[in-house]
Amino acid sequence: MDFAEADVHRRLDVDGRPLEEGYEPPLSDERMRELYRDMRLARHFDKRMISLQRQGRLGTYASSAGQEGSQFGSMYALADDDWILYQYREHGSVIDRGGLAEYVSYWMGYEEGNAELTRHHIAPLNIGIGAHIPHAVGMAWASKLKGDENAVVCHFGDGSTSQGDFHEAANFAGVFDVPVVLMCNNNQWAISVPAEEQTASRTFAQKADAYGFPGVRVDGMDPLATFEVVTEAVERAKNLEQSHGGETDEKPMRPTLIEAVQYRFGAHTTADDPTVYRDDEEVERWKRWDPIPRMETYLRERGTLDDETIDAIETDVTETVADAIDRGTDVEPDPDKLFDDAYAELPDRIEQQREYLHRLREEYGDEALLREH
Ligand SMILES: Cc1ncc(C[n+]2csc(CCOP(=O)(O)OP(=O)(O)O)c2C)c(N)n1
Ligand SMILES: [Mg+2]
Repeated sequence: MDFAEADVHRRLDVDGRPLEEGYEPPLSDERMRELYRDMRLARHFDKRMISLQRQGRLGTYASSAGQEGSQFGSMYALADDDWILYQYREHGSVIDRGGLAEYVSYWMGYEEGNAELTRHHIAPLNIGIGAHIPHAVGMAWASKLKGDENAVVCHFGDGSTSQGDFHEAANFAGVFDVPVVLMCNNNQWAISVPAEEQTASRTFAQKADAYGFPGVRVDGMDPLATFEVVTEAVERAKNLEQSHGGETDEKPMRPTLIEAVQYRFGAHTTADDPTVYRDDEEVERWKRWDPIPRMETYLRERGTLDDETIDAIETDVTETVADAIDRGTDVEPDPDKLFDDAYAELPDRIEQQREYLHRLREEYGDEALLREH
């Protein structure tokens, strides 16, 4: 696909210049500087997390580089009490709400790290592909029944649309007309399966037609364009008066499916080697659309960013992430927690494993156990 020719909502061209003369951005200069800073923070966070994994200090990690535009562009359109459900790659959508240190400890396996995120209306990370989409629709339905003013935004990947969960959730969302924004981050790959082998549809957005609500396609590496479409979707979710039907249905509808077209620059996770299934040339081609330099050019040419501010942002981002990692890694997860939460009463087999772990811990001590076993 030639991304320049793609049929997507887009505001900035590949170099970060507005496509329309006289384009007025939807955010103030100050908010756009923050957006730029947040994208840089997420990119730096990504680098540090991969490095922690390489040092053996963190388990598997899923890189978000290249996908910051969609993550922050969408978050900036939400109220603090709108709920977010995410897959495992949308770190920007989590760290936008603060709690960076807790998020680090969560990725270190310290379950309590998640409690802070829930307080910020972020549901726990979902690893079972597509499984959180029905939850998001259910939460949105509850919100509607209770008469709350919240929207629920659910991030998932292109690969997730092949799961039955996606279709059941989308159908339910349309039939019960719930305030949900289904945010499909089409990053071109589901591990090693390319998007064109994922679906025979021309776009992922057009799947909304089947469920009777609007489907929108946006350049997810253009945070301003993403902000605009998510703002409209959230308004539609919250205000039935302003809502309108998809092409096939004139009935007012509150859900929206957004396909945010983008690219995953890195490996699927730290356990993956993308060189076995995609060419460097493809990666380089997509890197030209990197949301960070595009936004930087736009802001510089507007007079909103200069070298001095960028240097200050660089220092701020480095220090903020370093501090969060220091605090987030200074936790001692209790191995016993592994046995909590899946069962109310442990089956015998699992109970025996728990007792075995206890014996090992007593015999060797936790440190030696981790080092040598
Ligand atoms: C139900 C289920 N099936 C398979 C997997 C293995 N798996 C992990 S990530 C992934 C690909 C998901 O691709 P996509 O939804 O496009 O998200 P991306 O990783 O590209 O962000 C798969 C198949 C899983 N986690 N859950
Ligand atoms: Mg994908």
